Amino acid sequence: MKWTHRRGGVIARVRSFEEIAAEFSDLIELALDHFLCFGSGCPPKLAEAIRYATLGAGKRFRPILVLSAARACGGKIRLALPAACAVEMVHTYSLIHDDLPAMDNDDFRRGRPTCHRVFGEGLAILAGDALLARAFEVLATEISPPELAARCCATLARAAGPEELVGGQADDLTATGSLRRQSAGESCQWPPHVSGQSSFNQHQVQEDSADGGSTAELVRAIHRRKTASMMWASARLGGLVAEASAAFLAALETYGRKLGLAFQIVDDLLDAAGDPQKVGKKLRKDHDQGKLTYPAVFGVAASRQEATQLIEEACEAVSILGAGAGDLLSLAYFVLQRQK
Ligand code: GRG
Repeated sequence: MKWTHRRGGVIARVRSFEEIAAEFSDLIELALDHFLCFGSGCPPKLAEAIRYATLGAGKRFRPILVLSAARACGGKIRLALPAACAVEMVHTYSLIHDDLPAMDNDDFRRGRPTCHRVFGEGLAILAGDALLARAFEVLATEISPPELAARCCATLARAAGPEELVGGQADDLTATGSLRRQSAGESCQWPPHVSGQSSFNQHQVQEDSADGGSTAELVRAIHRRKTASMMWASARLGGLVAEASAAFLAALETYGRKLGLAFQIVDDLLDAAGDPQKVGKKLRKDHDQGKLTYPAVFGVAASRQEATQLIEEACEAVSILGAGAGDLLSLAYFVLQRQK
């Protein structure tokens, strides 16, 4: 299905997410399958766990984003595939670990039992570890020249590291623990490195929480890193492999950060009111556990409004890429409309 996007009085025809996915999905699946073939050193059960968690399911939103960003900058899809697969591997590792009993303790993911439910906790942890390592091996060995490979590794490492993905997850764990203690009547404070920050006020929505807004700050801080990290990394990696200019890379990173935050807000909205069959996992869990979600802190209407504003800002950020950015606009609007 085609639809139109109006900007500056010009109506551009852009492809739907389904059309873009139809072009890229098989390529991504084949490449992932190839990069996840292991030598005799890899125990068969470990290989099975890695491949079970990664292949044959998932929307592949991040690798599609890498390929779309590369094309928008004039790059070749074939040369962007290793980076696309690397991001999907890091994303899958984060899902496997997030589902573990020590984290979110989920039984279903991508419409099937979670990796630890099928293979046990130990092997699931190792499958995640292996995917993380394989992602960097793929970037280092499949991208050339070596200097470009190093820049790609640095981008993905930064996004996956303690100030972004892992840091966001750690703050989420701390916040969930704090909320549990609070509801048990104990008083507690948010981590100072989060509650002391003021730069999160760029999107003004209601900040009427009893603690004067620090809960609002915290929920934004967590969301900005936990999910957005892999999004800005995807957009930037696409630009890097296309050898885009510094201005294009900065635009892609801004686009990815805004789109990533919107993606997480919509994820929270789906958790609160989505269809579990379509989403492929148990819903209302965050809600029932009293977790810090966007709708819980800001309300449904303000959350949707903020997501919409972020998507508009994301599209604006990549307007410097010109007509080539059509697929990036489609991906952004898909985030708002997605049901899974
Ligand atoms: C364990 C280091 C570590 C990090 C975990 C990814 C993550 C951080 C937590 C996952 C919790 C979660 C469900 C967040 C919502 C946003 C999100 C990442 C959803 C899953 O991404 P999709 O919808 O999933 O793209 P598919 O299966 O389509 O790839």
